[in-house]
Amino acid sequence: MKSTKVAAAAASIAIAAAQVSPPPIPGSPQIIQNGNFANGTIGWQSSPAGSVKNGLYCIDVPAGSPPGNSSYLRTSYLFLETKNDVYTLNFTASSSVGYDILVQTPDAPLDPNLNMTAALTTSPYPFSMTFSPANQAPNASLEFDLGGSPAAATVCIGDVSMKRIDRSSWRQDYGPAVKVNQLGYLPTGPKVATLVTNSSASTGWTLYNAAGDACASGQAQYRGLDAASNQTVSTIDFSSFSTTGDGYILTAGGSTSLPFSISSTLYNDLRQDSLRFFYQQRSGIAIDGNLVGQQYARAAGHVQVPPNKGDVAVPCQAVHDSLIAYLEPWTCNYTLDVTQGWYDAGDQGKYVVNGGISAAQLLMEYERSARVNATNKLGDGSLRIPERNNGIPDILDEAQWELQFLIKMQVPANSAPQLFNGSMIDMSGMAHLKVHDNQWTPLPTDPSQDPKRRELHRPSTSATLNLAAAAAMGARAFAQWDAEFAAKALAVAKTAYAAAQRNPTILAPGTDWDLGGGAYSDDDVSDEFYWAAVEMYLTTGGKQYLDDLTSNPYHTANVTTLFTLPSGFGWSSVAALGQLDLATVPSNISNHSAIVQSVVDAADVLLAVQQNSSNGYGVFLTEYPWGSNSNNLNNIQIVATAADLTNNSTYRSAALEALDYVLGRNAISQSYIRGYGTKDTQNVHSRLYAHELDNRVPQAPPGAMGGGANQAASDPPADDVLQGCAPMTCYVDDVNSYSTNEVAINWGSALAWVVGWADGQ
Ligand SMILES: *[C@@H]1O[C@H](CO)[C@@H](O)[C@H](O)[C@H]1NC(C)=O
Ligand SMILES: *[C@@H]1O[C@H](CO)[C@@H](O)[C@H](O)[C@H]1NC(C)=O
Ligand SMILES: *[C@@H]1O[C@H](CO)[C@@H](O)[C@H](O)[C@H]1NC(C)=O
Ligand SMILES: *[C@@H]1O[C@H](CO)[C@@H](O)[C@H](O)[C@H]1NC(C)=O
Ligand SMILES: *[C@@H]1O[C@H](CO)[C@@H](O)[C@H](O)[C@H]1NC(C)=O
Ligand SMILES: *[C@@H]1O[C@H](CO)[C@@H](O)[C@H](O)[C@H]1NC(C)=O
Ligand SMILES: *[C@@H]1O[C@H](CO)[C@@H](O)[C@H](O)[C@H]1NC(C)=O
Ligand SMILES: *[C@@H]1O[C@H](CO)[C@@H](O)[C@H](O)[C@H]1NC(C)=O
Ligand SMILES: *[C@@H]1O[C@H](CO)[C@@H](O)[C@H](O)[C@H]1NC(C)=O
Ligand SMILES: *[C@@H]1O[C@H](CO)[C@@H](O)[C@H](O)[C@H]1NC(C)=O
Ligand SMILES: *[C@@H]1O[C@H](CO)[C@@H](O)[C@H](O)[C@H]1NC(C)=O
Ligand SMILES: *[C@@H]1O[C@H](CO)[C@@H](O)[C@H](O)[C@H]1NC(C)=O
Ligand SMILES: [Ca+2]
Ligand SMILES: [Ca+2]
Repeated sequence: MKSTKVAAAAASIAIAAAQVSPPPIPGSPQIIQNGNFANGTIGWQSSPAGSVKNGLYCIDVPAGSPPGNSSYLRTSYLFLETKNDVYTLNFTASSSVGYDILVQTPDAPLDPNLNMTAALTTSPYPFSMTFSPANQAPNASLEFDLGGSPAAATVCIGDVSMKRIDRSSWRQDYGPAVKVNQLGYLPTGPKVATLVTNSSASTGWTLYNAAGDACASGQAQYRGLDAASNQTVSTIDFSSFSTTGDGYILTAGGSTSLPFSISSTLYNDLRQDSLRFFYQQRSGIAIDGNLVGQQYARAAGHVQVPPNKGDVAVPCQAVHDSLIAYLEPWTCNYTLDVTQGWYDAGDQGKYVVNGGISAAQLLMEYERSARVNATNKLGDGSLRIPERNNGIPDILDEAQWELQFLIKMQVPANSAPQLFNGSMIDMSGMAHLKVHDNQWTPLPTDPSQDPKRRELHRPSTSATLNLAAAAAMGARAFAQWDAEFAAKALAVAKTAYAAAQRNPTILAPGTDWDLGGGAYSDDDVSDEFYWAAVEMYLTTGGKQYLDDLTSNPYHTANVTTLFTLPSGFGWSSVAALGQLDLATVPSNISNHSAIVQSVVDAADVLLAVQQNSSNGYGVFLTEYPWGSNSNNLNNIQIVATAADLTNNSTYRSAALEALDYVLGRNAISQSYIRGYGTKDTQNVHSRLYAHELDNRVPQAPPGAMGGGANQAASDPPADDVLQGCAPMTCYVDDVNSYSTNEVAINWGSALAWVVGWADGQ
């Protein structure tokens, strides 16, 4: 996803005589002041006025008061309610007449997550509610809405207590000092582990098989300080051992690793499961429990069946919101059917720039597999998806689900001009940047139950080029399988490309964030122009596109710029995708060997990162930004492509070794992929998989990957528990940690490409 999809700054409220409490500290004490009414009514207000009797605040609710806040009891001390944090509220209440009251934090927009019914009876009953706010509320209050009593009633409330979750006992679990890929190693691949040790003295290691027999041994190589983890480490290389089996363990320095396998089919299941993630992210189709397990069955999301308000006829953003997003009243006078696609991440928005790169990586995986083996393993019948018997390779079916959505995001031909920077502009053929709810929904939310207004956001040049690139790739891939779709995709790509050329500077602004979705802003679209020109050229061979790509500054940029090294390419820096395809997809481009060399040169930059003495984990990262696992994986794609292009085993080994990182060879022994490894991620941030908050929803399926360590992690759990963390250790496996543990389609596509590659090694 993106670091811009962060905490809300929501509405304030104005309540007479309100006072603001200091923000709570982690695991903090009481948020509600004078909740036992020991000090009378201080800190409370009510309508009608009440009085304290025996430690209870009692209110006479008149007969006929309508449901809601016609009568109420409310705190007058305001408090900070942090989005996605976890709170527990306790109180005791009774009523002389049995009826239901509503308990809320009544700040606009009304938070759906503390909006609970308390069924009152004549005997005092202790209520306890745990909730996680969907909205950030800097000045929140707590309110008991007492309207709706069937007759005059005396309601008494006491022992009101509300606390933020106490995370003070949380400690990072670093796992054993010997860190391995917990899935395992390929028999013919590199086998390297990391030992955390303070000793520079020679440390012996032993490999044991499942029967407990020592089968290999050697000396760990001292490396010193690993900068990203602040751990002193040695590495253990047992690459020369190649006997397959399960349940191996490594011991060294008094520590025993988690178990792992040595297997030539190591990545087989993960290849499938990494793609399965996409099916389960699909919008606009019921998820079939017979295919993926009944716990994952769900109704089609966003097919405009109430309470859904989209996505069959989605309007443009309302002016009161677009004024915030664009500082001018942009809107449009049409609606679009933007069904299908994949939900972006833990939310249920759909963003063209992120959807495009994700679909592209699946298409690249398809093209690669078709190249290396005509009988490709991603063919029809290979995936557990509804289209597994339609004669088309299943990975293409999956990519097509997204392509169809992307195509629907195109502004219709001959549409009325739209406002941009004070002028009315013909945006026909461009692509809307995104469609999402106008407000955040809570966790969990079943997509079919999302009641929010869905809105199209302003077209952008970035989205338009992204559509052009992805649709051109789709046209190429489908030519052999579905000529009609291929032709349609190509027509869309051409129209989009031309529209971007007409409107090259309609940038997606950073101000369009937090109105229920992320900004996906991008100030530099020359990389998008490069990628789109490349894909148009590779699909059509057109000279115009060749001229455009060769005159694009990225074509002659150094590899650091072209491949966004060492941080890795991503949804906003896509030149590398163009260059990788120019190097691998057959074409008549004249300087092909120089293009291949650029991929090799980029791989060499990454090899240097891996071999740097301050890198004890073999990972292609020097920094740990939001979604760092995808940065590593996208870098692996570059090195793996260099391996494909050169057959030089140095690149193959380097790419395979860097993959160990996401499966447990890291400072906290974390396998970030659910269902793979012993210490695997459990509680990804997702509205589909918020099991930790509500055990009626499932945990994420195998193959779902959390974003990973984030040296600038900030979210409620991270703020509490990751203060001062060393970059590689800044991770908390908590459903509310969106900055370290969200799932996202662009991260999943990076994993899918890399695992698809590794599976054939
Ligand atoms: C919260 O309320 C205080 C006091 O009324 C006010 O000064 C402050 O600006 C409010 N904060 C926000 C974010 O609305
Ligand atoms: C009651 O007020 C006293 C004095 O202001 C204060 O010390 C005490 O903490 C208050 N107790 C409660 C339960 O609010
Ligand atoms: C009661 O709720 C309504 C609608 O949400 C709101 O406009 C009004 O201000 C509330 N009244 C009080 C006294 O809070
Ligand atoms: C709050 O609960 C009431 C009663 O169940 C319901 O009518 C209302 O729509 C809810 N509001 C939100 C924002 O969930
Ligand atoms: C609520 O009550 C439960 C059960 O007595 C208790 O464990 C918990 O600490 C209470 N929470 C708060 C916020 O008072
Ligand atoms: C290294 O030394 C530090 C400080 O003495 C100690 O806290 C830590 O546990 C040691 N680590 C290992 C792996 O021995
Ligand atoms: C690194 O570890 C050392 C020794 O354990 C500690 O003193 C230092 O504060 C740590 N530095 C960082 C940046 O975590
Ligand atoms: C190609 O893939 C098929 C199906 O997985 C496999 O049977 C065959 O051995 C592969 N061929 C090569 C050359 O790798
Ligand atoms: C949209 O606006 C244009 C220009 O004002 C107008 O010609 C067209 O009829 C409008 N379309 C709809 C569906 O209202
Ligand atoms: C809007 O137009 C002005 C004047 O031409 C220009 O300086 C400015 O950069 C434009 N802003 C955007 C966001 O394009
Ligand atoms: C690559 O090009 C960029 C932009 O021109 C420049 O800032 C950078 O220093 C260059 N890097 C190398 C390694 O030449
Ligand atoms: C393979 O690549 C490595 C790293 O660039 C290089 O050192 C080595 O010479 C290459 N081997 C061959 C046979 O080209
Ligand atoms: Ca199929
Ligand atoms: Ca860009």
